[in-house]
Amino acid sequence: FTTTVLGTARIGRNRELKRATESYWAGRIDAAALHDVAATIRRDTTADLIAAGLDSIPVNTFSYYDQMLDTAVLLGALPPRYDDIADDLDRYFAAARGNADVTPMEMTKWFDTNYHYLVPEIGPETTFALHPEKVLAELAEAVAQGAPARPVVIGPITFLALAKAVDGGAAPLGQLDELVGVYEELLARLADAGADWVQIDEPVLVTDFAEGLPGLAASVYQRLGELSARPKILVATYFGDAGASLAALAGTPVEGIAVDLVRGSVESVAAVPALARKLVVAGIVNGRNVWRTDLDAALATLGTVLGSVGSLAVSTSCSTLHVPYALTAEEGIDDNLRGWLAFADEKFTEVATLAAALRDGREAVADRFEASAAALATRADDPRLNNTSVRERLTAITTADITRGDAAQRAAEQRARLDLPELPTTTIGSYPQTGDIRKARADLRAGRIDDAQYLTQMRQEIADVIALQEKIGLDVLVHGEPERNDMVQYFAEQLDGFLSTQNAWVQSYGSRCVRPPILFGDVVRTAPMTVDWITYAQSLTDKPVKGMLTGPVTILAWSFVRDDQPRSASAFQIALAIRDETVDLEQAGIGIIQVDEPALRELLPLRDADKAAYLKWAVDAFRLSTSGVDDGTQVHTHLCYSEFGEVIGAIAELDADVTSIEAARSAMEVLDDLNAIGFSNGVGPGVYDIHSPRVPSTDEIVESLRAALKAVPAQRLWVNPDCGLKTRGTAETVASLNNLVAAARSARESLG
Ligand code: THG
Ligand code: ZN
Repeated sequence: FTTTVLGTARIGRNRELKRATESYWAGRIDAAALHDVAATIRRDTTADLIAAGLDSIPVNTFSYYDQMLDTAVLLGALPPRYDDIADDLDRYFAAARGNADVTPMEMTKWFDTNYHYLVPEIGPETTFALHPEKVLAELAEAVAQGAPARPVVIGPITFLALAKAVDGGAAPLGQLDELVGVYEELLARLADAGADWVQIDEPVLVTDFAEGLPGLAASVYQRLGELSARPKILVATYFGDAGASLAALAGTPVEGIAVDLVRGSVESVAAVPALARKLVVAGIVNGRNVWRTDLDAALATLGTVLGSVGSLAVSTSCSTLHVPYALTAEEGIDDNLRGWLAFADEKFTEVATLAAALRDGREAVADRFEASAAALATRADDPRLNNTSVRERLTAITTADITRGDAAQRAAEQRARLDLPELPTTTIGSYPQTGDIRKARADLRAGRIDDAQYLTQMRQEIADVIALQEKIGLDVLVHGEPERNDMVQYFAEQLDGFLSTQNAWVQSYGSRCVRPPILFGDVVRTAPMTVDWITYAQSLTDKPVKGMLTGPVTILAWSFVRDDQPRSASAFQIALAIRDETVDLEQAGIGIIQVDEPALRELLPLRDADKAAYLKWAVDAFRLSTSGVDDGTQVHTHLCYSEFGEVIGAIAELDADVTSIEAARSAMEVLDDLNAIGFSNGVGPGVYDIHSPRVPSTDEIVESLRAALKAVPAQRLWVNPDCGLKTRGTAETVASLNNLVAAARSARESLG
C-alpha cells in the first residue's frame, strides 16, 4: 500500500462516544444503544478514510475507553479482581473506572502525550490467553464496508514495558516469551480472517524505558516473522527516532516498518541498508500537532527516503488520536491563522496529496502544493509571531532574574508575615464545579446571561467557598476557581499568542476530553488575568488567600505548541506572562501565590540523553515565572499525575517555598526521596486521595501525618488533599476537609 494513517480518534466528531458511554454508566441507555453509537463512529471513520483516498485503513484503533485496556483484554491479562463480573462490557468498564467492590486499574500518561492509558498489572501468576473477538469483529465490519482494512494491535514489547509488576513479580518484560506465543495465535487467526496486513505498534522502541529493547525487537519479530501462515507485518514505531531498533527490525522477516519522520530523522533510515528490502511507512505528516504540513519540504524528504528503502507509503507520524477531528468545525479563526492549521481530516488529505505527488508527480497536484506554500508564507511574515518587546525582554534575562533570596531567610520572613500555625492546612485550589457553575458558563457562552450577571454569580460562588473554608477552619484559603473551565484554557483565553477553540476536542482519558489551546505566536499578557478574583476573595476574610496560577511548563504541555522555535523559547515567553501576574498579585496585597506544574514530568524526553537539557529549561522557566516577587511572598507549587523518581532533583530546584504533591499512595516514598537530595523547603504530601468519593477518617489522616512527621519536621510540613477538588461532590468534600482539619489539630496537640 502507499497511503495510510497509523490510527484515528474515536470519541466522535461531536463527542458522541463520550455522551453515550456516560449515559450507559448512568443507566440511561443500554448496551445495545452504546454499541450502536460505537458502530456508527467506526463506520463513519472508515468511510472518511476511504473517501480521503487512503489505500490501507487502520481498524481496531476504536476503543470504548483505552487501547492498552483493549490489549489487556485481547491477551487475557486483565487483573483477576474483575473475574467475577460476568458481563464483558461491565467487566471492561470496572477495570477502567472501578465500582463499589473493586478498584480500577491505574492510569498514567501515554509516553509524552496528554493522553492517559490504563496500566496493565503483571504478576508471577499472570497467564495469557487470546481473546480476539474485538479485533476480528472490527476487521469483519470494515471489510464488509469495502475497506482495505489493516488490523492494529499494540505489540508485546510495548504492552509489557508499560505494565507494572504486581504481587512481588519481577519486571513484566520477563514474560515476553510466553506472551509472544499468544501473538502467534493472533496472527494465525487474522490470516484466517483474510487480513492482508497487520500493524503491530511498538512505540516503546523510540524510548529508553527498558534496557536491551533493540535486542528484544530483533528476537520477537524474528519469531513472529517466521510464522508460516500470517498477514504481512508492519511494526509501527512512533513518537521519536527508533534508533538501534530500526536496524534490529530491519534484520527480521517483517515486511514493513513505520518510522516517525517528524521526530525521528531521515539519516536513521538511510543508515539501515536492510530497509532496502522493506516497505517503509513514512510518518511525515505530524499526527500529534495541528500545523499544516509544508508539502514541498515533505516531498523532498520523502524523495530522500525513497532512495534507501524497498518501497514507501505515506502516513501520519502517529495516530491522529491526539489532534481534533476537523478544522472545518471551527469558526472565527482569521484567514491567515486558519491557513496554517491542519486537524485530522486535513492531515488525511495531506497524506493523500503527498502520495499522489510521489506517484504522478508534483504537477498532478500542483494546486494543493501552491495552496500550502501560500498559506505558510503568511506564517513566516505574521507580526504576531515576532513581538520585539517580548523577545528583547527575554534576551535580557540573567541568572539574577531566576533566583530568589536564601530559602531559609525567605521562610523566616514569611513566618513573621503570615503567622500560620504549625502543620498549616490548605487545599490545592479548585472546589467542586457544581452544575450551577457549569450552567452559568454555558449560559454566558450562549448569551442567556450577560457579563455582569456572570460576574455576580461567580462572586457569590467565591463568597460561599470562602465562608465554607472559614467554617471548616482551614488556615490558608483559596477562591475555588469557579471562573475557570480548565487550568490551561483559562489562561490561554486571556493571553495573546494563543488561539482557543470551540469544538477542537481531544480525548484525555476514557470519556474525558480537553480542548488544548493552540500556541501560534509570541505570548503577551495584555492585562491581569486573576487579580480581580483573588483580591475579591481576600477582601472577604482575614485568613490568607492563595493566588492561583498555572505554570509555564504545564501551559505548554497542555497546548498545541509552535513548531518554528524550540519549546523552551515558548516556555520562557509564557513564564514572563506568569511572572507579571505574580508581581501584580503581590502588589495587590496577596501574600501567597501558587504556580502549579502538574505536567512537569509529562514532557520528560523519552530518551535518557535528552532528559537533563529538558529539566534545565523546565526548571528555569518555572523560576523565571516565580522569581519576580519579594522574599516575603510565599511561592507554592503543586505536582501530580506521575511517578516523581526521575524528576525529584528538578522538583527541589524549582525552589518553591512550599510544594504540595500527589502522594496519597506512597507519601513516605516521595518524602524520603526529597530528603535524600537535601530538599529543605515546605512540603505538603497529599494526605488523602481526591480521585475517589470516599471520605477519609480523621484517624487515617492522623496516621498519615504521623508517618510524614517521621520524614519531615513539623515546621516544614503542610496538610492538604493530594489534588484539586473540582471533580468531587460538595458533601464528600466538606466531610473530608472537616476530618483533615481535625486531624491537623490532633497532630498539633500531640506535638505539644
Ligand atoms: N487540563 C488539561 N489537561 C489535563 C488536565 C486538565 N491533563 C491531565 C489531567 N488534567 C486530565 N484530567 C482531566 C480531568 C477531567 C477532564 C479532562 C481531563 C474533564 N473534561 C470535560 C469532559 O470531558 O467532560 C470537559 C471540560 C470542559 O468542559 O472544558 O472533565 O485539567 N488541559
Ligand atoms: Zn493535582
